[in-house]
Amino acid sequence: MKKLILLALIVSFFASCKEENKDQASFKTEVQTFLDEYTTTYKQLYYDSAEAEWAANTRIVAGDTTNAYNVQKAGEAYAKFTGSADVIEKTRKFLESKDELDTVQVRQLNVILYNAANNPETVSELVKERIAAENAQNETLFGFDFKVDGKSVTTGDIDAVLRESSDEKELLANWEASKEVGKDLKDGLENLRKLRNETVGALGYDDYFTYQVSDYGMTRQEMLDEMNKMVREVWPLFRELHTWARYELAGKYNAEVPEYIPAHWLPNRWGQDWSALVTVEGLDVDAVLEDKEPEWIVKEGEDFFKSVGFDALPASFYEKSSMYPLPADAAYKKNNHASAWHMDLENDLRCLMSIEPTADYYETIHHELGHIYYYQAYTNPNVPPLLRGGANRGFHEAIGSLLGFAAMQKPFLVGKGLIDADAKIDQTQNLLKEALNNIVFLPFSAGVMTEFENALYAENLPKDQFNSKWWELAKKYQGMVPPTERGEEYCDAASKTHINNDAAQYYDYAISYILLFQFHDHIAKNILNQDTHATNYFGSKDVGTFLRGILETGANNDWRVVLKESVGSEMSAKPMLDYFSPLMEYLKEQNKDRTYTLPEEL
Ligand code: X8Z
Ligand code: ZN
Repeated sequence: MKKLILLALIVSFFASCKEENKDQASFKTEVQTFLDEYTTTYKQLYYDSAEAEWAANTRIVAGDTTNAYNVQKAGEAYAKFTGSADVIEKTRKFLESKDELDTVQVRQLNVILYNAANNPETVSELVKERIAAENAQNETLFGFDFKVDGKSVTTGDIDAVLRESSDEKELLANWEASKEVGKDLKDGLENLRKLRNETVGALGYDDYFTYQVSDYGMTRQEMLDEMNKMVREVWPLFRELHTWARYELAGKYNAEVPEYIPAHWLPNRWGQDWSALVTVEGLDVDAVLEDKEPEWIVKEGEDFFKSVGFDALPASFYEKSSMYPLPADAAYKKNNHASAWHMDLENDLRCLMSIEPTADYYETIHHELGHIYYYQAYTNPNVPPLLRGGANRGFHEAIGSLLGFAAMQKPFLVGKGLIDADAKIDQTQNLLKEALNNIVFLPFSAGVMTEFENALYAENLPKDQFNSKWWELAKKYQGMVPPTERGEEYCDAASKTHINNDAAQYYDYAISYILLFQFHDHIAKNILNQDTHATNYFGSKDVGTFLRGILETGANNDWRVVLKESVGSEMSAKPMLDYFSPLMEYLKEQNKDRTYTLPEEL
């Protein structure tokens, strides 16, 4: 009798297990059907919207409302679908039982919710307003007629003056001209802050900054702490660079040594890259590129990626991209800040650039091709379209910058026949030049930009403090001050593209610079067995295999695991600091009788 009861129990146990398995299997199928259907519609609307945005960024005609109309229509359709109450409700419901689903399904559901939060149907009027306001802001920024002494100039012209001129009057005129656009953007920025905060607020995010940071699986405070840590880690070296630069620049302009650097003395509109202050004899990439055609530089970039084992770019890339500056007499303008586009989440890949044959652009081309090759690598059957993104956004920014950085090292340039193998290079000057780019960038990205946007979105910075806050941060983090009083009629922050159209994401770049050195350190030491300061990645299939391993999984992973498995450590500034450590001693020696004006610790 007992045996019988036991048997009955066992049978019913298995039956219920089977029942459960069947339930779970049909639940998974139900979710998969939902994901497949969502994906089909999503891809079409994404593509339509990308096409409208592409047109609006490559052909800005004053007074023509065609782009605005098309962007609005496509943007609204995309928003209506991704933010629909039905999609949100189903996704949330599915996620309640996420333990029964595959990890890849859960990841996709999370992406759907993340996308929805930017466009909730419950606030569709706000979303529509935001789409219109974003497009208008972009048109104002990139349709702007920059003028120096009454003559129209491009931002490329301004950048060349800031990099090359040593005529203070000319520098000041160009720097001031570059900031004029901010006045026209200030109201728009205030309005966008409101619209961005309110739209993501509808799905429970505290503010737009918090929303953007959540993409990393981090809280706002965690990101702020991470950024603060990065700045503090590079601070001792930055402080030496700042001191060196103050004395160097005072010498150049025959002026008293200033406590803080006047912004127009620096070779970049925002003081984010000071590398043009140093020319390294024998390694002058600007001189090498001077008489090259822009097309040639793009091909060089592609050639580098191909050499490590990536495919050639599709013909459509060259046909559809917009890579060169417009002719001076063009009747329209374009967005002249470099970007890379994955138009259809498949093989329609495009770059938007205004390439000039300079070292800056040489690096930028590699940067953009890094995005393009990332797109190409994760466009494969193992990565569902919804997960076709970087392991995190910082990874996406890091890959091309890594190759751009590597493509500036002497053995690479010698290998390509671009510089003379016998040229005697002053290694210290070269390291100084690299630090003036890579180290100097961190107080700007992790400090000024991140804190400004945090104040803007999360702390509701009053509009009449936009400019004072910007300069307060520039002084604190970059040791830089405006050349003259900049009142609240200006909005100098808004002269930076990302403040307008890549909102609350600039810490991506700080992260990317940190990752870049982690990847580079690993590649040099463990793959190439070369000195980190003198590598040549060209032609190394092992480098390609390493990179592909990261790229081809897209966002179908956990970025912390990807990092740990690829370089063997967590996110860390150590490789960057190791790389520049030989410079510290040199700078301390140079600065030994000089006065420091930045605090020893932040
Ligand atoms: O904006 C960019 C890229 C966009 S794909 C060109 N970068 C940052 C900037 O220009 O401010 C690259 C590094 C920093
Ligand atoms: Zn980028």
